[in-house]
Amino acid sequence: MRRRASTTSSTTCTTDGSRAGSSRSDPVARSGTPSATGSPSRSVHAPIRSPVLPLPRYPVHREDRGRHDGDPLDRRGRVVRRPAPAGNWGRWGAEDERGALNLIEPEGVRTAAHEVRTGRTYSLALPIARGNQPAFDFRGSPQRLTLVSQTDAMYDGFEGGGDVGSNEDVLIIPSHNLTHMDALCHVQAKGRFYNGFPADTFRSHTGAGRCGIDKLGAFATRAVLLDLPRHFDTPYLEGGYRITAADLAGCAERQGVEVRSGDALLVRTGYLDEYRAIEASGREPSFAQPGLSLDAVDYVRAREISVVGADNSAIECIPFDDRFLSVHIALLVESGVPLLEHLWLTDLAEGMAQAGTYSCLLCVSPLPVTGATGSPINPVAIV
Ligand code: UVW
Repeated sequence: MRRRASTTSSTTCTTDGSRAGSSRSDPVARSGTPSATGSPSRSVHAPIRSPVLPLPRYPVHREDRGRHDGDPLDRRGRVVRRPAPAGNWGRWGAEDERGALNLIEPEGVRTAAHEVRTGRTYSLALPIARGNQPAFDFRGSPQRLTLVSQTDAMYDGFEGGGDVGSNEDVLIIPSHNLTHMDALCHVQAKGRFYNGFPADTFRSHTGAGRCGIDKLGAFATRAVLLDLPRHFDTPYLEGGYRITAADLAGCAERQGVEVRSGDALLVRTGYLDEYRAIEASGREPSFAQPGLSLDAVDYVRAREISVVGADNSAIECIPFDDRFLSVHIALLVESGVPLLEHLWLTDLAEGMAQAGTYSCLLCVSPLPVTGATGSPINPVAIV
């Protein structure tokens, strides 16, 4: 994790939406925050212990399993998918696997290029390094392992040696660990992925038969950053805070930025800033995180947003709104909106505030790993 100067503020936004006044100089000194493990203290370098996640309350029904089982066919034998409630199934055709990225038109990309004002470039990725990772600890730490070093004789047969050597790595990176993009096959509900593809098209050996990260591909688009801590005059939103559509609309209005069809929506909660401060102080980070509520999903759908990113672990608030992964289900499964998680948005937010703009050009390129459920990304925002 990158280090950052500690922040100071007088208010925090609480989980019930009210703002609690305090004169804290230490933004992480939150009393009463339950520890995820119940243990009073932990090593700075120990991973966060995630609690056992509850099983979904939507079991895969036998009649929903199997490729196209239960889907009616039209007169030419093409699958007509059951519509998802308030979602995008079928909108870009029965075989579509790119979802809301289809909202990004070439004309929109050209317009997005005109968003560049200062020419400053911001990486939105966390450093990929062994060590403490924001939730979830079962994903493990990334590893850079040396394959050959310049002192090895690997290339002697190629007339290496002497004053010429070579260093090479093997990288082992969990696809949903640090800054990453969720493929549309990441989450299923009632046995279906986005566009109604059966969840059993995902196999252990081959991965996703449908909606893998390779189907999303690289994209560039106009992005809008909504800096909620700045909007609420707080260093970060409280763990568990449920961001509403009204919060997003109010923040956009205050920032004077218009959200357009095809835009990427970047939501800053301050979670990673709080996480760093807690990590540095040796406290136990809470498993609770601020994030989008189901109410905020309406904002995303109504504005035809192509992709949502945030500086938290799951875009959505934890504890989850309504049910396990409810916002993932509403965005990934029902709407086909890919998610960008653990984005480092603080430098971008500061740069944008200085530049007096909250829109920019965003370029994102997931690794084209066939059948993968997600990919590490290094998104680039150009202001
Ligand atoms: C979950 O929230 C389960 O995964 P991700 O953080 O990759 O969205």
